[in-house]
Amino acid sequence: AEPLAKLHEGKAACADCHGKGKKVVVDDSEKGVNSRCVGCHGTLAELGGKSREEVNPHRSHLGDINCTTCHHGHTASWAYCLSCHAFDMKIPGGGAVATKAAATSRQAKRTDKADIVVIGAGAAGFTAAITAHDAGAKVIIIEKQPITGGNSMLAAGGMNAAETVYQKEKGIPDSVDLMYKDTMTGGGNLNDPALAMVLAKNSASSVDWLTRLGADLSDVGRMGGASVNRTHRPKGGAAVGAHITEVLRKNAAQRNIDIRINSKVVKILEDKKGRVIGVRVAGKHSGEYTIKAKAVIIAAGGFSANPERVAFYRPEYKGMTTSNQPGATGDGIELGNQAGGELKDMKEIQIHPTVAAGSRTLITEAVRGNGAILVNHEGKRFVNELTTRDKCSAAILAQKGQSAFLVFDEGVRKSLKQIDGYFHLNLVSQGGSVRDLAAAIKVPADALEASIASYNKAVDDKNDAEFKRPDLPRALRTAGYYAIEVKPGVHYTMGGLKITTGSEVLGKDGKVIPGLYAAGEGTGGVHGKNRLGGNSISQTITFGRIAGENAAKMAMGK
Ligand code: MEZ
Repeated sequence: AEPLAKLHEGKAACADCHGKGKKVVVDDSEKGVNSRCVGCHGTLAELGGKSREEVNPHRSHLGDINCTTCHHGHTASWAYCLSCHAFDMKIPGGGAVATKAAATSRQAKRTDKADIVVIGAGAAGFTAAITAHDAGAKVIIIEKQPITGGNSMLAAGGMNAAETVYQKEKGIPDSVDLMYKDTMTGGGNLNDPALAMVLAKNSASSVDWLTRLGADLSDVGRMGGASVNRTHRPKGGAAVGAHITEVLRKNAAQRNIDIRINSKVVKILEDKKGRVIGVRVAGKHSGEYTIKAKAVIIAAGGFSANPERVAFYRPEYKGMTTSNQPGATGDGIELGNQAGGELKDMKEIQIHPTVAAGSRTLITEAVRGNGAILVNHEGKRFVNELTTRDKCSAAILAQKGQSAFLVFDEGVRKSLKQIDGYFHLNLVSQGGSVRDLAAAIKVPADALEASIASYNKAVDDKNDAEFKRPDLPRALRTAGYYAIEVKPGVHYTMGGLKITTGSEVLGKDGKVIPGLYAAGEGTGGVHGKNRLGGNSISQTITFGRIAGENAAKMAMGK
């Protein structure tokens, strides 16, 4: 492929993309080049509006990202969507795989200064940065990927919280104690009880915090292992991750928080006494440089997208698909460990029961929460669809083909906006009747009809005698009928850096490492052996707030 620079020959000069001046040809965030792309070709939104393609790369759940995420000047271009999807996408100057420009090996003399460096621009990182900024600290966020949002951007089902205004409005009887109890039970009581309590206790105020920033979390649904409806998401049941990422990005931009994408922290720096004093960063274009800081917050996520590391801890998961974005490789955990941080529960890796077969697309648990059932290749139900993920995944893996069909009707479809996306991605088989659906997915029609009839009776009786499903929100009686073939996939890593309830990283000697904080999936202990659906976004916001607040106090000498 001819890279874009070549395709621009005769139409544009180097300075048209790079600008004039000797100093910086391209900054790591590639803002200058991008503003020039937009100047000639239009904004992402304008391009998205023009295209009629069914899968429109300029209008995606990734939101407003740089043109250079996909369009590369001097190496073959490559659509970032292909990190997770298998679309037949053509891109000018495109290659078959992502090619990376050789990272400059320049050792810049530059030393920047901040009060706090946050590693990772997912929900935990943004939350910590915004909280610390609002407490008066100068914050820099470092993100190795070409876009912000991390894995949080892909979060689907929602955010768990107890005793919220939205639950109260809907008359849902929940309590902090019940959320704590569900979290501990779901985690096989391997959780650190103090951390699980912090999660439950602060969950409602975290919903309030996000709401104040502009988020809509007014719809409340059910996830596996929860005793009541406590999973908060935008009205109509849209995906939570893309929504809150947009809100957090906007709030960070309003505050002028310095966010450096295409930049990787390669080392956390400590003084002779073991106090954290900054980081060493490798910028895609600027090379290696130092940021001096009084505190560092690790918020760089888990390692579900690192197959070698997953297989190291759990050989039985070798070769399994993942629902995670490509940056979820566990680098933050590694950096913290190299700085002396203790690790906890590393082999506790969550398999999500419903990833669309042959893909990396997560089918949110909210589909089951809103009424879908699981049937096997014989057309029969085999599990309580709202049990915890570990149990549900194990039940699917015990079926023929190690897969199952998630079956729902038009009523469920209408109840949850996210389902439209699965149709858009051509993941859904359909039929005008249950028998038509059975033919489409090649399961015995009599068996599927009997399974749905028996489930509907359980809904009418408010009692699922056979599988003890605790919540039966609606019967499946409204044509059309739909099915998605699903298989379990690596979804979440419960282990990570050991922290205190104040989000301080603990060293191997059991003492706090001064100046080092961590929040989000890269920490261990909150979820024990198995995380409940909806507890991840809750954790990122609550512990992100705590890390930001405490790091700011320490950096500002309060
Ligand atoms: O918290 C999660 O992982 C979650 C809610 C996933 C999902 O099924 O939507």
